[in-house]
Amino acid sequence: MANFQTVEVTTDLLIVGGGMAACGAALEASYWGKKNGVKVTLVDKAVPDRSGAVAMGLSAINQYINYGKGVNSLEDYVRYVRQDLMGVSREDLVYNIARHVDGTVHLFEKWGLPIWTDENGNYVNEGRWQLMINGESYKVIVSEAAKNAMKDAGNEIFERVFIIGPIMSSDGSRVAGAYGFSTREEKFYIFKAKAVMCAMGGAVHVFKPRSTGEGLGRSWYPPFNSGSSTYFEIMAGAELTCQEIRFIPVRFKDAYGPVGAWFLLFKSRAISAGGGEYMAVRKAELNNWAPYGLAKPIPANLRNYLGMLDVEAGLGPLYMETHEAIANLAKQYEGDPKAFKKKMKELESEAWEDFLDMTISQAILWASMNIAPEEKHSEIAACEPYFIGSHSGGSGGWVSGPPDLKGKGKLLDEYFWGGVGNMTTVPGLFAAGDATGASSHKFSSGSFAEGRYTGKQAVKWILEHNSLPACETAGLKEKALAPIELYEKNKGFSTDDDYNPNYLKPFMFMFRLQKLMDEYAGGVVSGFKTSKALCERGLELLEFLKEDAEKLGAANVYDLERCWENTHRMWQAEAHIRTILFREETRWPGYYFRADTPKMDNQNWLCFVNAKYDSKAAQWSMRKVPIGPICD
Ligand code: SFD
Ligand code: AMP
Repeated sequence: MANFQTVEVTTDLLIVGGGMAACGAALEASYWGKKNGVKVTLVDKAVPDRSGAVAMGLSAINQYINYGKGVNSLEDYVRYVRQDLMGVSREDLVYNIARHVDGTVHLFEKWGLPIWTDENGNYVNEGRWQLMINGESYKVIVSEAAKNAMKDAGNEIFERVFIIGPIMSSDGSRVAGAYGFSTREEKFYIFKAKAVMCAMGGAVHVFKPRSTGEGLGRSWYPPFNSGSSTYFEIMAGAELTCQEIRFIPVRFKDAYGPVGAWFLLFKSRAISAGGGEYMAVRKAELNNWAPYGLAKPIPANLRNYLGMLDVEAGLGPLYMETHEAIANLAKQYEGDPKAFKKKMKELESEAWEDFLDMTISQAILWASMNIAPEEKHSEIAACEPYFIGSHSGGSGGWVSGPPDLKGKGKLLDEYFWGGVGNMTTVPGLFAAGDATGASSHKFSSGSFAEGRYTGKQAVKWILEHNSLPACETAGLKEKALAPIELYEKNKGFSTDDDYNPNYLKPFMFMFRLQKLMDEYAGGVVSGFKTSKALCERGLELLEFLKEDAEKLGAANVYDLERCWENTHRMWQAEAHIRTILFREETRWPGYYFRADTPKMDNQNWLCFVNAKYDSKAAQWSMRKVPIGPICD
């Protein structure tokens, strides 16, 4: 530890994270900051060009309203999200993102992102809300714009600095910064700020992945995001919401290729080997989840659930009927061999590009398994659970609604505070993207748009609270580097560095967490089922794990990063179990099933569940918050 230099940085607005939301915030806050003398600093554990969920690229922009031309209204989108989340969404937040997102998509195009267009120059829609893109370089394009804006305003970006947690003001009344360390050099960082925006994405590897030894680390969600947003918010004392709404996507099996284009653009069917088209055969099951089960589009979790029922009944594997879909699309050209051949080539290349744009490994898997999508179907499967509130999950921070929407529809007054939007319940701590809950289906474009909005709101708040709060940073360096210190003291005690009675290496720790979550909190192994008794036992075991977190050992900065990632995952896990335990119903079968309360109970549980941690008292508190819609 003696070798670690301490670097102290003072700024006005600190943005933690370098993903879609953070890039949006950097762009907008740089603009407003430059006008108003507000300095902005961004810190990413990786490099924004290729960090976060969009690192590998994407093949679609999943949120585009197209309301300028009157195609859809903002209310249409609000209703869509309400329906997909089984009634649970903060409609002020969803509406706010929707009204800003189209402009953001137009900016992406201006910066050079190729969006598919048809012969009339109109965007090609995948589904009602999704646009097809050639998106391999999506993140590079977006981050370039953010970096240029930061540079133009004289702002600074710190790359490869891992943020551990918040620094609070001495009087505890607001956030005062963040602390972390370099993942390349022996440097410990203290960032002091007037306001902080938290945008460190969601979490993966909290649950045991389907691929373990043979393909460890393989998952749908990128391994770089490990629950840092949740940990940051928990430790700041901010209220969290929808922590039970994990996301389980159904994907092409083992390499996690996207299915959206197959279902929506190619109009493909999914079947099980033994049961036929599960969405048709099991339709009656949807009556049990009315009104959501009976309206369109059928919520993502219910689509998952019907497939899972077939798998449970031993009717698997599940297949995407790619060959059938391609044949259907090419059918109308059958009379003209030349046109037919051309159409087949076009469909074939679209099918491969869908993977090459965002999940290259799926294209490799297809090639290695001799799969030609026009010839035979491919296996699909439900993934393990992830935390990604910006997609079809809902977990994140509880933030203030946009002030101008107060009083609209039946929105509750309690959604609004602080005179600004997207601020957590901790003054000065803002959030966007996966770090904000109950505002699902914002995806890449909506996260960037929400980031822009939040960056602007944070600058406004700073101008109204323009002082650097006093704070206490003693002890933070020791805490951050404790795993290195422990390792240094005890290394050499055993013959194998990975096994030592005095410390625990981060991988071992992660395996323990994953086993616990898998077995008690409804992971793959337990068929996504849990119960009160299982959650309670899971929490007991989590307490032991928490004790052992003090014994994490790190041989170097790489290990140190793994140690903190896993500590972050552990707290995300606890927020999740506690919220599942509190909500005594099953609302999202297909994501998780509370076997002891197997039905949806709209009378008692059509509400948000919010969780908060008091770090001084080491106590969680949970509460229900009513849902107030913005429109019918
Ligand atoms: O369809 C720290 N998403 C898709 N969105 C679309 O619009 N189209 C698609 O095609 C999409 N698909 C998709 C999507 C996500 C994933 C995982 C896959 C496929 C495989 C959703 C979007 O990607 C998502 O909504 C946004 O990216 C969310 O934005 P944001 O900013 O909340 O998260 P981020 O972009 O992952 O960035 C997180 C950043 O935080 C950094 N970070 N920095 C410092 N310290 C720490 N401790 C940190 N921990 C994390 C990261 O480095 C990163 O910069 S589809 O197939 O589903
Ligand atoms: P995915 O590739 O599954 O992430 O899907 C991309 C987008 O399409 C998301 O907005 C999904 O909610 C939506 N989507 C995927 N499959 C379906 C489906 N079968 N019905 C309706 N929407 C879907």
